[in-house]
Amino acid sequence: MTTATRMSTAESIALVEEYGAHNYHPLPVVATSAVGAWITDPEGNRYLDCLAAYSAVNFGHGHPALIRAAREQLDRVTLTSRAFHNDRLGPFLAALARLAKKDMVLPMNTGAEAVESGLKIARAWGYRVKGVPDGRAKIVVADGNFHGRTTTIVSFSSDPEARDGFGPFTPGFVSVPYGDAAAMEAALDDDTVAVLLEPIQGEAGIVVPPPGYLTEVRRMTAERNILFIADEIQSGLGRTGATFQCDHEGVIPDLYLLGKALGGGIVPVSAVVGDRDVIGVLRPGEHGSTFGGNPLAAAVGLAVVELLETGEYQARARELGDHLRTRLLALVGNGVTAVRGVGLWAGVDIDPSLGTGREVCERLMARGVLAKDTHGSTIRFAPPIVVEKADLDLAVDRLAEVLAELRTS
Ligand code: IF1
Repeated sequence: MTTATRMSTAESIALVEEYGAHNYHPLPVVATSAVGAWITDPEGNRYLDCLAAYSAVNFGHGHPALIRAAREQLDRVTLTSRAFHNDRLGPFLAALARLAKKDMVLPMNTGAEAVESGLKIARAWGYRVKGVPDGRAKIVVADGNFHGRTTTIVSFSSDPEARDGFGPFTPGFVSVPYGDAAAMEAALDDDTVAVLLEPIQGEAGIVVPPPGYLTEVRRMTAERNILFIADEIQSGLGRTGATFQCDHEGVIPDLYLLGKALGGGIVPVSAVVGDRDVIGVLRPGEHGSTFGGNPLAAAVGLAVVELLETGEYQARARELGDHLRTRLLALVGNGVTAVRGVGLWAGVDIDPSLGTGREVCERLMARGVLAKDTHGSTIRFAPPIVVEKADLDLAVDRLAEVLAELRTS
């Protein structure tokens, strides 16, 4: 068999099962091509993508402007390392800084790397600028967080699945209940260099904190000369109807951590974005990456920023999100116990007596809708923002059918 030969769904899955590490339990669907919000499998079946690769595909599969930027760059130069300059990096960094109204950008690749980089910057800033005694820097995080998979990041996870078996863990982190400003304030002390939060907790089930929480965290950190680091890797870049979820409360963190959609669904691109007085603490040789800031990533990242500068996607996420929420709320009491979310990002709690979130997702898949469960009975809907309104109706109609089917089975 040559690589050009297309395999069936069953053959593809069997190969992955045999040779791939078993660190995932995907739905049994295989993508061979995708356009906009629709994925096609080897047999020619089409599925509505309601996950958008965890919001890495916010602008849709195969967005023409992003594909064009990538293609043009493939023909020029793709990788130089940061030992040399490339002519795409500067324009990307300048555009991203302008979008975030900040003055410096550290480019990396994956989300976890952006988080790790933010933690290193915060510790270095704590010692060099704030004057915390060496080795004592403390970073406050929230229970239920998800910031990635590295050993340091899982050190402050409260999810046994993410953590157990991977110690010893990195010290220097304290976790407090999410959404509780008083608990956060009580945890801050003279050694605290940063607070790290997701403005909405994705993995925890699209948990939106109470109104005013981010504002309070901003106030208490500013008062005590503590950095506020917002992990906007999933919530940022259009998904919630704003460029950043923090925008909804008019909150400006010291550092934005960005990833996922920054790579346009084409290449991994992440970044730490902040001001010179913080990111400027890094000196040559202290931090880096072979691939971070590579010309292909920078070309795609620049094209992503240009899409966001129009405000068109943020507005569309708001409008479509209102429609999706209205339709989903109508299912409450009919197999749905709660609906949460902001913009085009919804967490739907399924009545556990009907079945697990996984079972609902399997039945949705059989009806041509791809969604992902989290924490037992929550299903998330986060389709590409280019999705059509009629497609959202289709997704909700299929969910209603699945719930009706489960009620009678
Ligand atoms: C997996 C979840 C989503 C993130 C936030 C950093 C990262 C992520 C807020 C790390 C990554 C992922 C990774 C993916 C599943 C996924 C996820 F369900 F686990 F929580 F999206 F909802 N900060 N999120 O959400 O970014 O290093 O992966 O680029 O299977 O781990 P990364």
